[in-house]
Amino acid sequence: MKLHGWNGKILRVNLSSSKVSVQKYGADFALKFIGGRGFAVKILWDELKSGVDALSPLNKLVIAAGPLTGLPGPSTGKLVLAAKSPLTNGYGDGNIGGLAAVHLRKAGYDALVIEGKAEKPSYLYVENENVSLLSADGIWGETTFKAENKLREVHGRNIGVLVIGPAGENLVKYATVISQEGRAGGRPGIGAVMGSKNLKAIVLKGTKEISLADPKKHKETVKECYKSIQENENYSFWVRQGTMGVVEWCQENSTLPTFNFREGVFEFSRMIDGYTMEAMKISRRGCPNCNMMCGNVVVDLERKDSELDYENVAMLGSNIGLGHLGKVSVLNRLADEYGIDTISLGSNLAFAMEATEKGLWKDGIEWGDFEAAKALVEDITYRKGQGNLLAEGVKRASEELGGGSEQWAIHVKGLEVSAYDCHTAPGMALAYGTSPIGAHHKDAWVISWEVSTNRLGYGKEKVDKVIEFQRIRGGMFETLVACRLPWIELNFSLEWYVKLFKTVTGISLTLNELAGTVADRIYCLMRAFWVREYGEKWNKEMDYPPSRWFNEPLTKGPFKGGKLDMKKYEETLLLYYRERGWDERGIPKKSTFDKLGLQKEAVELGKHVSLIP
Ligand code: PTT
Ligand code: SF4
Repeated sequence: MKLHGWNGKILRVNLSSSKVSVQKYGADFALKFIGGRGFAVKILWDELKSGVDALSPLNKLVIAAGPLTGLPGPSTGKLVLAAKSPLTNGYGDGNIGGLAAVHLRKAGYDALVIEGKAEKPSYLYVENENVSLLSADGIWGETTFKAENKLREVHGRNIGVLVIGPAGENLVKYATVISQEGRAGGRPGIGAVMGSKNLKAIVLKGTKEISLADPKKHKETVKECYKSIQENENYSFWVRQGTMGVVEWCQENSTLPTFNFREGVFEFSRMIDGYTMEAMKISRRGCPNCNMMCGNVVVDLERKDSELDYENVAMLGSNIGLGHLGKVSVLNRLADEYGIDTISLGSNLAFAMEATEKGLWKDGIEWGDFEAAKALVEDITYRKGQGNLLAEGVKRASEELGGGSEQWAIHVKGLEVSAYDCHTAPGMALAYGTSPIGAHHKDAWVISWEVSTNRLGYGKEKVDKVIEFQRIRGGMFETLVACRLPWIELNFSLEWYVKLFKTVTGISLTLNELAGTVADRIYCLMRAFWVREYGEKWNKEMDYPPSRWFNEPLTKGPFKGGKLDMKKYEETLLLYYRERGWDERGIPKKSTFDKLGLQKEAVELGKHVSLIP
């Protein structure tokens, strides 16, 4: 069967041997895993041995697109970046937007799998069939901005670039991949995986056409899609603030992470919110094909450009007690230049500040101390002094530091929690607990629904919403691969994706299939990956949110006194497992693997842990 939408090709590069090959795949694989995260988890599951060191040449980096990627259509300029995570030792991925998505697909591939380690610092150049590994002399050691600009001087403006900064080179465990000076992806240390392979950058250039099942209908549908987004009543406000509107919303609803997730409100929230940002804004940036362009470009305190999103500002602002957006923007820009994840960075800075307060930190750093924070960002990036400890992430730092610090090391499975305080949001806490990469909001951002409903409740209602969102966001959007913001922010109907899928591939899949069976299959496999890594050590406590939310009630704001209830959380978690067909340890049952067409995978996992029928 001829594929439309999918190119049907995966480019494989072994950096140790310089071997390049093209793997073809057919409709079975395409329909079973769709693309993006689906392809990535299947490849990593099949090809990585359990226990492999995430920073060794044996780890593999998968860069995967989906059938909608790179084509005209709202927010299709996205890519999944995946590998075994050096931060969590589990499955890790991130989603990055940019021209790289378009060029990968136009070069004729749907995914790129990179293994081994280059002998010397190098970058990979892919132009259609021409693939070469080139010397990174002159860009190794440079910031992401400088390196990308130099690559554009050499290869022209119209290319896609995925690049790491000094943090990735120095194997900071939460180093990320950067593109276009402000797109960032791969929170669980995908930048460090590139660094461990001596791979500074990937440059992509494609000039081919992607075959479409019904080009005419596709063009018409795309036109209607853009129109529908633009006609939404919130479009003009979105254009003004993008995700920055969330600062004000979180403050109102007591979910703004403040002082290392101790509180949900910040005295100086007004100084870092979307309105303050508007006064500093000079332009917008975004991914190709997008008419929402969410990146707010502001001028920071040092008169340089910085691209702001909600998570960056909350984690480098209120969470470290810094109520000055010009200064927050400097920290944010440094994170982009060095190629380091802002969420984990904010959490690690806050961890050091709290450790100082508790007398556990040698080189003290006070809450909100901008100059000291700047210096510490550099120390983390270059692994100097105590920055070396923080470069490992808060989980390992707390294990080393002791003194009860594991109580306020804010992470799940080693991945630092993104910017929503959950003292009074049990559903969002469950979303963090069960996210397939550690504490990330990307799979189930249920917080907005939760605060408008039975907010403090536990049980089935919360479980159902978390699973519904995981299926749509973590399943459908991460496999198609498309940006979820039109849907979640501007009410863009999910049915459009079904229509786009049909015009592109010629295949009719319902929403229930795209965000149901396929999504569940991928979830089962991501969970299996984690369990295989941890073996018999795996237990349901891996899915617990940070202790602080259970043990230290909020002392301020409308929910003063609020905290999570451990017994109710556990009951809700068990219910979640039941609905997913997992056992009481959180491991998928054999019957669940069977139902999802993963029989071979069940046999493999059965070699590592006992499976319940
Ligand atoms: C994402 C996480 C987020 S989620 C943000 S802000 W957000 C942070 N951004 C960072 C940054 O910037 N610089 C930096 N050095 N580190 C950063 N870490 C943080 O990374 C991003 C948008 C946003 S802005 C969001 S919500 C949506 N995320 C999507 C997703 O995950 N999947 C999907 N299909 N669509 C999405 N659309 C939106 O994309 P990670 P981007 Mg990002 C400066 O990568 O690892 O998934 O973590 O991709 O192109 O920058 O777009 O309020
Ligand atoms: Fe990219 Fe933002 Fe557009 Fe999504 S809304 S495609 S993240 S610019």
